[in-house]
Amino acid sequence: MIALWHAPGALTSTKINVKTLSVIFCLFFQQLEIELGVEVVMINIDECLIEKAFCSELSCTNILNKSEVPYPVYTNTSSFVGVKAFVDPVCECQINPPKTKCLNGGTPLEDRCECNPGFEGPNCEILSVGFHGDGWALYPPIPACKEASLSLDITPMKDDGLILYVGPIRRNTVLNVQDFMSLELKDGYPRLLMDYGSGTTFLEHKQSRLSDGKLHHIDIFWTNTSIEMKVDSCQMSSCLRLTTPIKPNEFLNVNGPLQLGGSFVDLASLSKEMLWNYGPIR
Ligand SMILES: [Ca+2]
Repeated sequence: MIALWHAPGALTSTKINVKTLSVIFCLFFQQLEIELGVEVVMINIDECLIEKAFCSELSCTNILNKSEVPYPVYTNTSSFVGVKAFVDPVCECQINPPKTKCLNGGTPLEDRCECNPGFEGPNCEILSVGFHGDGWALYPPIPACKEASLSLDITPMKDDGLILYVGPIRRNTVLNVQDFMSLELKDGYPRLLMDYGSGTTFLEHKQSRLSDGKLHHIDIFWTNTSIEMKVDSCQMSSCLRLTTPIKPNEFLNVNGPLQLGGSFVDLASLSKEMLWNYGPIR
């Protein structure tokens, strides 16, 4: 298993961040397996990936525990000293990072960040990004929460395309976890695919075409018993689509990054390998 974590201060001289390095690992893991003579079971250690392995009925989040005792490795000719760190599961749903963590050169104040121009998020994130069919943005994986939601605003210029995908980047025959979520546009209408591990279910919203050049708001809510998609914050039942996940699995456990606007994974090939009832579109 390979895990990359950001060590504050350690990478100040490089422009490559941890997420970028993780993607490079994902893209070249097969080459790495051959070069190193090992099998890579997992990129990003995820103790929450196997449903209910640690948290029977509750949410599960990975945290990094660092020891103050260094980790020495002795060989015949050299010695190496590193940081002793373990990834542990916590039965809680932790989504938001601490508010004082300011990104992109922002300055932490008492309870907020003072951000540089162009970074409008509460933690100085970029809140809007455009895609032209050949790019994607990466965000951290989604924790396995008992109740979770995701909201976004989109202005689609085409009728068909992938809005977001979070799930496996390849078939893992050892762990065999097939959970994924994808939101896409099909003929101008939003379609949500969700697989908790025992079958893919989907929601289609055909109330209004979203590829009209206007800004549209999408809310997705999911729990262990229901999956819901709402468009443009409409309170009428016609704007709401609801379904239940396919049992017996109850949680969305995903290890890969959330990919927005496209995917670095060949989803067409992956769909053929996975046991998905419906595959995400490219
Ligand atoms: Ca699951």
